[in-house]
Amino acid sequence: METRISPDLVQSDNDARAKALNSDYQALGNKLSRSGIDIDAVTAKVSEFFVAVPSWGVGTGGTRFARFPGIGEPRGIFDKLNDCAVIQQLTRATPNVSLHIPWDKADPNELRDHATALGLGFDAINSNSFSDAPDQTHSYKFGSLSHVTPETRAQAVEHNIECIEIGDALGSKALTVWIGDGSNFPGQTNFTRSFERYLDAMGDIYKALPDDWRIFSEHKMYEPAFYSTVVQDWGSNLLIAQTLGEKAFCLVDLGHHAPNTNIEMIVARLIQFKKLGGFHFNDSKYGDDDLDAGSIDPYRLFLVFNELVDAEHRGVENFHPAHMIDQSHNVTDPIESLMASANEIRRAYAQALLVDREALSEYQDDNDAIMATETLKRAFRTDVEPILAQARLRSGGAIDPVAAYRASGYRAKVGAERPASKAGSGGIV
Ligand SMILES: [Mn+2]
Repeated sequence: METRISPDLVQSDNDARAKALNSDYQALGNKLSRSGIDIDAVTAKVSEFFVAVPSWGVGTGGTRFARFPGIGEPRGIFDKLNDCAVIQQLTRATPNVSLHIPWDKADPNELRDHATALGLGFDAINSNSFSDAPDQTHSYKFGSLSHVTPETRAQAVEHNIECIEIGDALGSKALTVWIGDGSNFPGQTNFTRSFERYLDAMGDIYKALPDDWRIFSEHKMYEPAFYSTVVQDWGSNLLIAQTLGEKAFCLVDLGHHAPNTNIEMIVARLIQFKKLGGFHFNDSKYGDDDLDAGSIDPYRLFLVFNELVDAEHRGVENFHPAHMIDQSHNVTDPIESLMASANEIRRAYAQALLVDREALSEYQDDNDAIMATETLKRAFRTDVEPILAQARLRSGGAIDPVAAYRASGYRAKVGAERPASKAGSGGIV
């Protein structure tokens, strides 16, 4: 397999850290064993937990105000895959890439060969009817799947069907549909009629879905439409999934909610009614949806994973949510941010695995609020970094991915190969 960073360099960086890691790992193992937890069993589960990297995430993002390109930005999908391979080589948490069409359009055979050589596969494919491609006939300025004119809706449906065909050739098994449709003014659109048009168009896409595929709809409270969006909230999202059929599921983007929304409860509801499709992980402080996973509210991320592990624990059938990162990097090296996010997502998972579920259930039945919440807090307070580092090391990754990445000089090297980009591509999704 091709590696973008010298395995010798990773090895020597690991060698310098292995002694301290083993000591920390043993100490944590001793501590956990007093609670009846086998640390190696947790490490094995963490090693098997993967999250997909978005192809668009390896470029520098931007805001409505400006975009400041970084050094060595990927020139196209093949460069993006190379950058994704670095993230996977060092973290061993991100073997799959989520593509965005038309941004990543290329010969599917070449794409697959390039990815396979790098040890990468493809996760859900994303369509784009929130911006206009250069050659398209009908504009999405006033919507796509819910647009008032049938020709525009048909064009958006066609695009989604093409995404399914591309994804099928690449080995994807899911289509994620996120639309910018909505309104900026009260009265601009009719809520009911626009949702009817959307459901009708999604129904046409659904019919083109192969039997073993899933379709994910993603709700977003606002942006780019600021008064109403057609898929505004998890209620609308659930209605879509229930209306379309058994291959349709809700995708939860953590940043697409009002501040203080109880996202973990939404997750629990969607699990209960068998409609949780997966996640776009990121974080948010106010109204953004682009910050690195776990950077603002790691406890919320943990509480989301607490619901996922609870579902696993209860043996919920056919439960395999797709995990994807969706964030935009304006001030960091995107590779570093994505590695850090993959690590934070695994951290939340590892902490959730430590929750004593039998004890929690008893405290709940006894109405012992303080001990119930303390049971969660005890798991959350555990420093699981030795487990995460050991999982990476045992899978051939780096004990400290960001340190190994910096030591490799990868960014400067691609900076010399890739001319500075002038225009901004997408990234604010
Ligand atoms: Mn998203």
